[in-house]
Amino acid sequence: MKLKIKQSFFEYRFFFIASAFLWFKTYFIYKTAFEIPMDNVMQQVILFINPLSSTLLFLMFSLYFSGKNHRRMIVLISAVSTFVMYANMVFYRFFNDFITIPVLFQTSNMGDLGDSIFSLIEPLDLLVFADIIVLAVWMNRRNYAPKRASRKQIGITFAAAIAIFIINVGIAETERPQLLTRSFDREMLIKNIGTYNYHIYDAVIQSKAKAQRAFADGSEITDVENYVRANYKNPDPKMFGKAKGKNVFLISVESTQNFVINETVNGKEITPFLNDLISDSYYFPNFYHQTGQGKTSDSEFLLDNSLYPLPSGAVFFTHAQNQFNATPELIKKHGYESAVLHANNKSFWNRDIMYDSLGYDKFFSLKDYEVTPENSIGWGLKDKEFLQQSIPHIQSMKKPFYAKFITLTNHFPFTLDEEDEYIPEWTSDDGTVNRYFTTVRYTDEALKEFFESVKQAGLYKDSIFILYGDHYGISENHNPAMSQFLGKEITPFESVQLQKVPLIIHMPGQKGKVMETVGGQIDLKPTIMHLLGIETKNDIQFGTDLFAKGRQDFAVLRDSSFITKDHVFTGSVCYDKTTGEKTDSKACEALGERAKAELGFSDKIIYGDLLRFFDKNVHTEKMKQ
Ligand code: GP9
Ligand code: MN
Repeated sequence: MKLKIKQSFFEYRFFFIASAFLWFKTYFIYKTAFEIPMDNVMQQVILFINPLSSTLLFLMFSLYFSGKNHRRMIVLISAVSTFVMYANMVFYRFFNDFITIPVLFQTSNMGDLGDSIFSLIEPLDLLVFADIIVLAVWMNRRNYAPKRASRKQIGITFAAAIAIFIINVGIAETERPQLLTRSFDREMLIKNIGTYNYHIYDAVIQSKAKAQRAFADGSEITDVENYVRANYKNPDPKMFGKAKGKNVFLISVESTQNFVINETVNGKEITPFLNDLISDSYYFPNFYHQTGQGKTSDSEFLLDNSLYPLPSGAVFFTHAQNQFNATPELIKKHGYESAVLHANNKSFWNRDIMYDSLGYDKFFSLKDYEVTPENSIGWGLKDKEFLQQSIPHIQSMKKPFYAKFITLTNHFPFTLDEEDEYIPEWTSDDGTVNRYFTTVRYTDEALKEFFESVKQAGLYKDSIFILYGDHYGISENHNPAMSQFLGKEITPFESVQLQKVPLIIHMPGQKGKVMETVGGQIDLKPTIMHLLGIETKNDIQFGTDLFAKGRQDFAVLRDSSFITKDHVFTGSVCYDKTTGEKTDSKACEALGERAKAELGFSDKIIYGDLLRFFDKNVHTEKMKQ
């Protein structure tokens, strides 16, 4: 037995040598050609082992061949894999990102790359192919002619590759839960599952989207149009155009839930600045986030498109190639320049690619900020720094602008430097919840300073400010501490109520008021457009203007729960809002149908890329009838 194993190793020695070459080389390229940040030793380990499973799997195909063909396959597979790595290296030099299939086929990108490809290639790059030359020469000896491997040998190799892959993904999942279902970031995928596996993963996602798109046809958009048309509500004439021509500041307040507003912890206000701001703004205390697995990116999707994000995965990743009619694109025709400002890696949530599809003119990302260990915490640049450093960026923009600022400090695990703690942590048994209040308080302070700087920069008067929470910060895992804080049991009904996030619309020079209407992030697009005096009645959208007189109190969450004026429906149970008690399910029936229809239509649009069939002019004609 032992001898047999030894013999197999010897017989297929070039298979093992080539595997080792490819494995170590890939790791070497990770370390030298890409800038992949490493937070801990575990991540180093993952990075080191991640090329191994695919290397074994690919080279396994050579075992099906004997003699000369076996040798050729080894060289060929090594060469193709190396070429994939090399293509990523060159691509990275130009785009500072890894290749993703749609980008590769985007002609504009290839054009950019084509022009400069020679300046991106360096003589030393040849070293990447050195092992292949060595393999080709060394192996090319007639007396090295192994037999075709036995089924058992191939089976063992296959099992080993899969086992290593499972171990790899297993450790990666502990580092990054839901890595594969939520996608997150190309860099993170490469770091965790390796370049080769990442390309396979990317190919699967893209082909799935392509297939669904191919089966869709133009007639499907008609039902959606009819639905949207029937639910359209005219804007309040008093509010329509109220902010015409103003700059738009959209501020995504990370993980901020509505329950912290006007609330204290240990007698200290959690959001003193926001509480003040609310007193001369429109404030919506019954406003819900509607995000799914795509978290911040889902909130952005809702905001810019008035479509729902997907039931699983992040639409920013899976359907960035779709046709959209997003706000940045629409307001361009009204003279607006649009930008996103966010001090994180530009490929996080596939933002760099999605923002192009949404029609954003500019994206100020990590590379546009000065980020040092001193001015960073947790996920990156501290909010105060981020917002201050954003001022020159917006000053550089054409007016009027539509600019989305994405804050980050109040992100799980809610860590802060001591100097940034304006209120002490809370004192329950749950560290996450305790820290949450303190980081929310910090972001509140950062926003206060930002408003001061905006005023100093002379940008305040001609702007409107829309601040919204992107999604929850405290998950249901923390119900005991939340229940202690709120002084009540967290029932499924209360859990839905906790999905409220603040929405504050501040228009300098106007008083504003508290708006009790029930709504969600899907309503932001028509609300903003109408304030700017831009019609939306011909757009495909599922939201309704939050100021519209005839609007229905209604918000559908991504898990199909929904909230109306008097009821909350969740987990197949209808609750009375005033008592929080279960009530006759009939009361929720009518709007239940609507909630289902709406999510269904929105998903259909995304899966089928249906907006490519949408002709606004035909829709306009129908609206007139
Ligand atoms: C990352 C930021 C936070 O860029 O958007 O991500 P999240 O986990 O909140 O979606
Ligand atoms: Mn977020």
